Amino acid sequence: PFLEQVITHPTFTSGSATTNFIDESPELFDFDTPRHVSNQVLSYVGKITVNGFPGQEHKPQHNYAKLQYRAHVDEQSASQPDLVAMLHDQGAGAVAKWLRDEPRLLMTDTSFRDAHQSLFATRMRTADMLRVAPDYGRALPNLFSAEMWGGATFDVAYRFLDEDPWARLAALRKALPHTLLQMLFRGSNAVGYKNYPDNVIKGFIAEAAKTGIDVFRIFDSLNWLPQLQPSIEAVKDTGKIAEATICYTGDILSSVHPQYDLKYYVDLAKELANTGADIIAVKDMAALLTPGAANVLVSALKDAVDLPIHLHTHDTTGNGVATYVAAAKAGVDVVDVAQSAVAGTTSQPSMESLYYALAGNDRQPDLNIKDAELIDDYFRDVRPYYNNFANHVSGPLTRVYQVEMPGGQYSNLQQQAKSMGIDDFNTVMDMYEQVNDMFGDLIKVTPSSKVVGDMALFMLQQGLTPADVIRDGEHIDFPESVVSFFRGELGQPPFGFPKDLQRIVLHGEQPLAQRPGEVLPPVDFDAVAQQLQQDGVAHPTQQQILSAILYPDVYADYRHRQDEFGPVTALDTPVFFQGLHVGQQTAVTVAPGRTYVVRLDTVGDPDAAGQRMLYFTVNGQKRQIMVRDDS
Ligand code: 3PY
Ligand code: ZN
Repeated sequence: PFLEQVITHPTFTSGSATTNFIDESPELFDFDTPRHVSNQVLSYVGKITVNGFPGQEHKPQHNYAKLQYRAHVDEQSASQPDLVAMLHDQGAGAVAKWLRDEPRLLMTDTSFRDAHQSLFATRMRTADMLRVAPDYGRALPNLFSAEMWGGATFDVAYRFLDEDPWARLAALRKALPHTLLQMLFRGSNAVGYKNYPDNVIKGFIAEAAKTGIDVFRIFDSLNWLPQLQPSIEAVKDTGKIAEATICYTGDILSSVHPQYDLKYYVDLAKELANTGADIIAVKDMAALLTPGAANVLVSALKDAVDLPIHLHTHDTTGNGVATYVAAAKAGVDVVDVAQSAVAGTTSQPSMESLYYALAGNDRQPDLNIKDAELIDDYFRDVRPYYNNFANHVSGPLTRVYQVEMPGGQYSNLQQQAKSMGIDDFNTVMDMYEQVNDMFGDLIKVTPSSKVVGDMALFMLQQGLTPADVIRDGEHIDFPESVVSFFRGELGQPPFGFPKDLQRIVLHGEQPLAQRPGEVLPPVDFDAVAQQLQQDGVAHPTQQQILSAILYPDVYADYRHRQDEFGPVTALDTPVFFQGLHVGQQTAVTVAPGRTYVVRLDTVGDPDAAGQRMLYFTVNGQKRQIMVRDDS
């Protein structure tokens, strides 16, 4: 930042700086001045303009039509009680009871979380959520909840969006005071890809509850109860709603995956009900639950447990709405949908389609369809901003019924495979299926799905067949995630590890038999706080400490970029992802009453060192900034 202050200082840029320039310019050391903040913003815009968004092909800026959206939904009375108030005043049990007694079907809208995680790599920015949030709350007063946090949103916010996920939660909490806010929590893996110590799980849940989460959907990627229990207890301690989750795999109507039969799911639901959970969720992440299976499963679960049943599916295989209609007829209490513009394929089924699918049925959700469509229009307007991150799935993928790849993984693995030079994704899907067989037919969802995906890519890259792995495995260095899985560091699969393969992968090392959290020492939060202080965070908050524990490197990188680029969350999404073209202007409001109107005037040619001078006008004043051209 100091160098930036120097090279953009008027004395310096006008060429009149003398050897005393630094001594005579104390403002160079003030990093919170409007000049410094606007320098940060210009540096970011300059970097993206010249080099493109990291990880993306650098294309000419696309011209988006000006966003027409204006808030226009009036306050309307909900036909249901205010569930946020009910949770606060009467507790989680009261909300669960209300839900179970409510005759109509309720909906959770995932547009702010799973929808964009599954369609465009979790890239939706907070600014695009906040613009619509007040209208959203008014237009959809009869939702069960809005899923808007957790899963991959936590690390992606830091890694790729230069955003603080905690700030997103706090802002949406404020904007949606009457909507239950829901998050996806990976049990002992929290919002990460590995097991964290119990005190981290507890601390994270407490902070998330305090910042605004009402409903915690807690799952374990192996459906292993001991990995769910500490999280369920931690949520109960906060008084918020614990939704204990069954991940669905296989097909209860066929004998192809005999272990995962109806009895398996019903027994698991009973065990989950005994943990004190308030709601049972069925999470069909790969869209394997056919309408017929939904009817059988939901009927059996409703008979077996006294808790509301919340069903989550994706539309990857094309039958999502039919599955929900079948589930609704069998008595499911809540289903997950998304606004139509961000629904379908690897995302959730459409809210508006489901509404019409249940026309004439007494379980039809209570929805003001016109208002819902206004909100949907908003998502239709902003979705194109994210096209560069889209997975390009254009219709149902029925092959997934066999391959069982979760919606969120499909696009990720495609990218990973491409970067390794594997363009034919069918070969990846074949191998994924074979690895699943080798590993004993697993439940595949973050992070167990990553283990299967990593192994599939590894085998393709090394030209290995399953038989080669068994024969030569003693001499193979397996991917880290695979070794960790066979060590038992993600817990125990429901039907155990394939023992021979486990021995081969571990090269003789003894695996864990107990819950990983039992052997992980607690994290010393004070020590992490001290380390943060040494790294320049003056008064570390609990949120900062938790982020540093969960993602030490990702969080440190984020802080460094914050120092360099400042309040980039205030940029419009097209400018954030693609910078400006010459002559283009954008308004950046970095604080109430503090707006910079930035216009890019000229981009200079690169000098001998590959640096370009960019000439801007900021609030009527000429400014320039030097940017390295990395091309
Ligand atoms: C996640 O864990 O992020 C998921 O969405 C799993 O389906
Ligand atoms: Zn999902």
